[in-house]
Amino acid sequence: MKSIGNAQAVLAGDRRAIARALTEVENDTKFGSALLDELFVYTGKAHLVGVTGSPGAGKSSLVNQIAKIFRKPKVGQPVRVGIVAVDPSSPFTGGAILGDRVRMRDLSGDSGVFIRSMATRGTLGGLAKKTSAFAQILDAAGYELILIETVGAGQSEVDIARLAHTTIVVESPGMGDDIQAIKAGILEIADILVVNKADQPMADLTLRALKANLDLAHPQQFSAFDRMHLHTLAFEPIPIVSSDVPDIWFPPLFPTVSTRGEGIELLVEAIVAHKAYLQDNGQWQQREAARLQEELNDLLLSYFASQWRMQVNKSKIEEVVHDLLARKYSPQQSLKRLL
Ligand SMILES: Nc1nc2c(ncn2[C@@H]2O[C@H](COP(=O)(O)OP(=O)(O)O)[C@@H](O)[C@H]2O)c(=O)[nH]1
Ligand SMILES: [Mg+2]
Repeated sequence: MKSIGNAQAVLAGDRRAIARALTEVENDTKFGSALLDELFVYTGKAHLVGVTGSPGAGKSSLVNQIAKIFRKPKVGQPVRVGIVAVDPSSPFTGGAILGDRVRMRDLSGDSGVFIRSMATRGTLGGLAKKTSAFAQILDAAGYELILIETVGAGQSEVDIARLAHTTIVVESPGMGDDIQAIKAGILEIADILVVNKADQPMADLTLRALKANLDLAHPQQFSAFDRMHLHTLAFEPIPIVSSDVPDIWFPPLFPTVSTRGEGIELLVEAIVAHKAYLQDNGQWQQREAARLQEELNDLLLSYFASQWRMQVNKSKIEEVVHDLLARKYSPQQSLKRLL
């Protein structure tokens, strides 16, 4: 196969080969999908961390700081970091991407870091699929931690959360009453919560509002978490890790100032702790299994749907739909008529 040489180069960590592989996948080429098939056996090692939140919340700055700490850990070996910035809202303008480059400038020149923006517009489902494919390539190429930055926009953040092992939700102050609306959904997907821009005056309010929401979402859990850590809402480190891995994960809440690198070390501890938690509880494997089965399931469904569509008579569909709309037949009955 034509792609074999390229797969070897990706596995060897050749940056140009990786960049090319990502482009092929982004463009949905046959070459790209052959490459994914070949690389699949080498995937499943990386820790996938989603970083999601509103535009301007400070996700890119935060990702940059997180990566810096993983590259220069106080203890242990540097971790190789892949960064995927997904921004469905800004396709070909280049604005956001350029901005991210500037913010992530500290990391450029570090061969242990690979940064890639995905500027493809497309259906959200397609975006999640490509993000997953990007992560697989970086995983196969030996990046141990993959940070996936996404703009929180409803379904996409849920999709990414399903992809990631660990989801960090980033808020920033000044959202006022909106916080109420901090869509229970977001709290549900958050393994770790961050209030970035803790240097801004309204940060306390935001932290408090989020904490209240967390109390509602995780009543007993949070009171236990409370006992452990959260006494103050001012910008002060909130230690999270106890030496042994807990049975239940209490989504911790961290204030950060990503422009100054404050609060990031604790956040990084939480990321590491969450990975250990998932692995020690078998959840890492469970999530992986659920995701892969779902992917196979999706493929099966769309395969059979397209097979069926090739066989069925178009006018038959129209007739059945017509009768359905006229309420002559129920949806269930309509299905029987179609089959
Ligand atoms: N004051 C303050 N500004 C920040 C902080 N983090 C990010 N910013 C600024 O907020 C803007 C948006 O940051 P960016 O990381 O691009 O946010 P993203 O859109 O969520 O990726 C930039 O101008 C950053 O310099 C912070 O902790 N404090
Ligand atoms: Mg960004």
